[in-house]
Amino acid sequence: MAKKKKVRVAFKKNRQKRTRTNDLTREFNQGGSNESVTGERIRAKGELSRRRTVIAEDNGEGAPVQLSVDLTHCELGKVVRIHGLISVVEDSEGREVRCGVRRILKTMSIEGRNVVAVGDKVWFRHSTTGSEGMIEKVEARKGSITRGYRLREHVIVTNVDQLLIVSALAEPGLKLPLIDRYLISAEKGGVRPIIVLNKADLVDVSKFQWVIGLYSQLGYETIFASAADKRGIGRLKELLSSGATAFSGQSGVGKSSLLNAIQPGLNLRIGEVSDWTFKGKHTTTTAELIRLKEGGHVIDTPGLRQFELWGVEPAEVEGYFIEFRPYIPKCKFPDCTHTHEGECAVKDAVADGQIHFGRYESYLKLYFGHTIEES
Ligand SMILES: Nc1nc2c(ncn2[C@@H]2O[C@H](COP(=O)(O)OP(=O)(O)OP(=O)(O)O)[C@@H](O)[C@H]2O)c(=O)[nH]1
Ligand SMILES: [Mg+2]
Ligand SMILES: [Zn+2]
Repeated sequence: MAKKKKVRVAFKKNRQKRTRTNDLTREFNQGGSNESVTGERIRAKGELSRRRTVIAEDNGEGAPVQLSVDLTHCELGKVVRIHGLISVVEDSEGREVRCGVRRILKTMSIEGRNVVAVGDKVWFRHSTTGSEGMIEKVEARKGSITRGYRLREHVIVTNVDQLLIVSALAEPGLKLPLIDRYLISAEKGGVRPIIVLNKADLVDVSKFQWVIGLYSQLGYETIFASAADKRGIGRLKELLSSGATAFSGQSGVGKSSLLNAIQPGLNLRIGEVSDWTFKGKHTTTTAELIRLKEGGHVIDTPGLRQFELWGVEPAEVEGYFIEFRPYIPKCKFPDCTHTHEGECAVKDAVADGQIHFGRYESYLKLYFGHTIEES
């Protein structure tokens, strides 16, 4: 059971302008209106017009605090796609219902975080007109991938068990700091990461065996794959056959192509990679939940132009680099940041080759909070 608590909520005005009623005094005397006529309404009050205390449930993990709603006329569904204000919800029979989100959920969303994300389990009500519906409640989330975006936390996908971190060995080429950033994001969200090194057909894989070695040693399953020659597709099918897996990685690495190879007939749109910059063209534009014939479901996501971690303090970054752990207690200073300090056991381990230099570089980038761009 979710914890119940009282919260103060600022409600948005229903309309910017109200038509004036003729008998203002009557309404006032009856106390029926929350929007007082004593001039407050005439002064600019911004977006918010009134506050109310409501009983709400705290579902943790980024799900919006929400009203205890009467769910008698609601059914449970899953958000499979979001287009602007419309969330496409799949009902228990696999039908898609285009839903709006109840205003109060938006009002109560924490610090402007997106209220509904692909993968959310929601309670929705069919509206009396047509096939449209209204989302009344979002269930507690478990396993979310989020990022910082315009100073807010943006939930990219939720209720996933695994995160497939797709990288390309060529066109555009490997970017270890980006892999490391996704690894942190997965660990933070309680999601199991799997690293996929795609486009293996374009390179001599023996030159990249060290990447497999590096991440496997850290305990992350890492595989070569190719949507072109189908290498690794069998293993991917096994890995995806149960639970929910999100596909992530920069634009052009081949997320949608891999999915098309995993399930022929899907016909997801794929885009070319620019010959000049080796950047993808952001072909997939919204996250989409896809059910696999052999069980399990996946969420294809668009490559992000920028991927900023959210809610990880610089001092916490070291905790996500599991190979640093044995060395940290041996640093001279208990609060060593492993950057400028002397007698730092982490830096010594890097110098001795015990810690991979590329991983240490990623650590520095993340510690100093650089945004890792795609290029
Ligand atoms: N040679 C080769 N090309 C590939 C492979 N996988 C994908 N590609 C090509 O890479 C390009 C981009 O593939 P997409 O599947 O659209 O990439 P994506 O990761 O889905 O990109 P966004 O949707 O933009 O985020 C296309 O031209 C694909 O044909 C592969 O394994 N080998
Ligand atoms: Mg795509
Ligand atoms: Zn240190």
